[in-house]
Amino acid sequence: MANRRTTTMQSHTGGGIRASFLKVILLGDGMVGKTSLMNRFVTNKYSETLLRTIGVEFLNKDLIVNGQTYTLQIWDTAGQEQFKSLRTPFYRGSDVCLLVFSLTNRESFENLEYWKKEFFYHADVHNYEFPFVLLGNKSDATDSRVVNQDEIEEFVRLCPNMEYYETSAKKNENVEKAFIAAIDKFQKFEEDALNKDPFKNDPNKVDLDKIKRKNRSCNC
Ligand SMILES: Nc1nc2c(ncn2[C@@H]2O[C@H](COP(=O)(O)OP(=O)(O)OP(=O)(O)O)[C@@H](O)[C@H]2O)c(=O)[nH]1
Ligand SMILES: [Mg+2]
Repeated sequence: MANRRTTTMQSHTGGGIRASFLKVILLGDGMVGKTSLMNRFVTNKYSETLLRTIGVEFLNKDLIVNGQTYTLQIWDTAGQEQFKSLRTPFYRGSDVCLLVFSLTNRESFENLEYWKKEFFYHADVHNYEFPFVLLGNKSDATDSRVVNQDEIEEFVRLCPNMEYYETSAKKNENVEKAFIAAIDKFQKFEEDALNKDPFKNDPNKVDLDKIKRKNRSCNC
C-alpha cells in the first residue's frame, strides 16, 4: 500500500477521484539553488543576491496539466546542516520530493543519499517507490561543471522511482518542466497504488484517509 497523503485535498472528476492539491518539497545542500528554482517557477524572477533560507518557506502555484488544475504548495527548505531541526518537521505529508544538487558542486551530488534518508525518516515514508524528481541545477555554468552525466544516470538507476532534469534557475531552463514532471510522477504513483489495492472496489471499505482529509483545516 502506498504512503497515504495527509495534505492532499481531493476533487471528484468524472470517473475517479483526482488530486488537486500537492505538497512538493525541495531538499538538497545549501547554495544549490532551491530557493532560486522555487522563485523562478512561481514568480519568474531570479536574483544573484545570496539569501540563505532559515527553516522553511512555502509558496503556492496553480498549474494545469492534462486538463486538470493542480495547486502546488512548494516547500523550500534550508540546506545548511545547522537548520536541520527547523526543516525536518515539515517533511510529513509531502506528495513528491524534488531533490536538488548543483552541477558545479560535487559534494552536493555526493550528499543526495543523505537527503533521501533524511526525507524517508522524517516524512515517515515507508514506500521506497515514493516519487522523486532529481534536479541538477546551474546547468548554465558549463565551465564549472564537475558532475558528469554517467554518474548521475547511475544514481537515478538505483532509485526505484526517480526522474532527472538539468535545470538553470538563472536562465530559466527546464524549471517548469521539472515541476510538471513532479505532478506526473505523483499521478502515476497514486494510480499504481490504487491498482495494487485489493479492496479498491469493495463497497464496504471505509476510506479513513478521506475522512481525515475532510476534517483537516491546515495543510502543514
Ligand atoms: N549560475 C547559477 N547560479 C544559480 C542558479 N540557481 C541559483 N544560483 C545561485 O546560487 C546561489 C544560491 O542559491 P539559493 O537559491 O539561495 O540556494 P539554496 O539551495 O536555496 O540555499 P539554502 O537556502 O542555503 O539552502 C545564489 O547566489 C544564486 O544566485 C543557477 O541556475 N545558475
Ligand atoms: Mg534557500
